[in-house]
Amino acid sequence: MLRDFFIALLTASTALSAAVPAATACTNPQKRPSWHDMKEADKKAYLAANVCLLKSPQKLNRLPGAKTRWDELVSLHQIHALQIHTTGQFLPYHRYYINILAFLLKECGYSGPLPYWDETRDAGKFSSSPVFDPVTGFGGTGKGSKNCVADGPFANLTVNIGPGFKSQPRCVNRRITNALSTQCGATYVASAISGPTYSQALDAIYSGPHLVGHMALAMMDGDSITSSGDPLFFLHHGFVDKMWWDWQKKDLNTRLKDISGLNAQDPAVGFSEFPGGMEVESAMWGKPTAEILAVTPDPTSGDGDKEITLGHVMSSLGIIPNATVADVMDIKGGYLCYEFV
Ligand SMILES: [Cu+2]
Repeated sequence: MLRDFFIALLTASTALSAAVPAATACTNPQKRPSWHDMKEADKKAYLAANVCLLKSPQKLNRLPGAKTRWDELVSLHQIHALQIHTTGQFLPYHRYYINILAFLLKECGYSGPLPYWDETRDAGKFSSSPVFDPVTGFGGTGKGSKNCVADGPFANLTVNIGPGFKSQPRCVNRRITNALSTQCGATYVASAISGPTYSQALDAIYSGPHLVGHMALAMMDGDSITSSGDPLFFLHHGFVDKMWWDWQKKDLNTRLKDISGLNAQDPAVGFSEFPGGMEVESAMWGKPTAEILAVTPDPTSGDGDKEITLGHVMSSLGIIPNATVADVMDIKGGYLCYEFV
């Protein structure tokens, strides 16, 4: 009798311990298509959910300048700007950041596929991409002195975060330059992900197709601090995320653990694409305000020192739970569960 009880207990605990990894395992990864291949109904639903976020009131009551739920997402990028560009955090934080968008879209009723933009298909001719369709896309290049997006779902909508470290209402704006987009082509991408180490891939992706894409799109006045105000940002960064994953896939066992670099900008360097370091560059976008600094996470959290580790803690300041770099290294690791198609 007692023996049966122990056997039952043993069986139950075995079942329980087996159930724990099963619950977090990624058995059915969600497909992330390029915008080109997304179903029209999904495109419209995705765009509508983005518009919904741009129109929904903010919820956290702690992010400086945020009036809408969308502003909160943009504010997060502003708050973290000097930690997540030209640092080792760049690729993991932006992967986490896309996951925050996925969560927010669900608040607006969208749980369909999360698109990226296979920019290699439109290199050199960005402006004729289906991404910019006025009905089933993001609208085209901006018009007028402020380059406000004049057609499509985001025309006449306002973002309140930026420019730089300010919080001023602005139209969703962008300016497309086709010639620059040539460098988002397949040969440039192949070259960017050809290096053997994370450090090399990080630099080549960041300074290559990532940066050139931003220059070719000039989203939100081309502002490095708050370019995520244009919903198009997430299609571009989906492409950046895919480049990282394509690099990781070439030697998955090693590259699921390969992380390096600083966890905040070196003041002497600032953004690598601009000369002069942080102090000089701040002439372009100002400096983080006292309100921003008050909510800025400690960049060494989980690391203890200036170098990023797998234990590095990434924060969305309360939108979704914190995650570590280790959590986002594998897009099918369980914390994340998606694949590019
Ligand atoms: Cu960014």
